[in-house]
Amino acid sequence: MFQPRVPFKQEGTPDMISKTVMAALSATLIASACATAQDAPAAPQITMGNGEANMIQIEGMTRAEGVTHFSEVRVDDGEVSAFRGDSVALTFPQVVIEEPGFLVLHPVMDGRPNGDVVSGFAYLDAGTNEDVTIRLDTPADAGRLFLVMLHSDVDNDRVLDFVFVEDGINVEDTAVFEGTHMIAHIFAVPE
Ligand SMILES: [Cu+2]
Repeated sequence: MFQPRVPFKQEGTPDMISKTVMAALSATLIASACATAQDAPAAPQITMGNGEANMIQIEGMTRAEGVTHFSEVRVDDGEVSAFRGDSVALTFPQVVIEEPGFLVLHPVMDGRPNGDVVSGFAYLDAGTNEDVTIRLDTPADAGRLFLVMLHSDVDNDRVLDFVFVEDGINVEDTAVFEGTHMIAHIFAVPE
């Protein structure tokens, strides 16, 4: 639900990257994001960043390495499988969300954020959440770019329903917007 078409260069400090990227994205994110097209104006200019009642603090985020143990039970055939692998945990110092929802990470692939792929997520209670950690089982070396954004827990089941709805753009647990401002940032993984 998030497919900007513009490639961007990786250069400068992480802070510079996110500003450059955000400027590039805001110019091209026209009805292509997780937006609700029906209540947007004819040519919505979608921007990214923090809002008044919803925000993700990027500054001061930390990265920690670990090992994940994971087991999966498939209900259909009762099969159990286990997984052990390197993992990375990214912790955001503060995340504020008006309604319960999720902090969701999308990868940047070939220079573009890919909103169809979820790299990791964490549940958020309504209000201020301190030290929100997202665990990733994909490589997340320092300097790697991700898109972090807020999604609403629309049906209040504490399950991230990342299931595409009929328009093929939005998912059930929709992206959080304030007007045409999407609560999202592109950031580089810290050391
Ligand atoms: Cu998203």
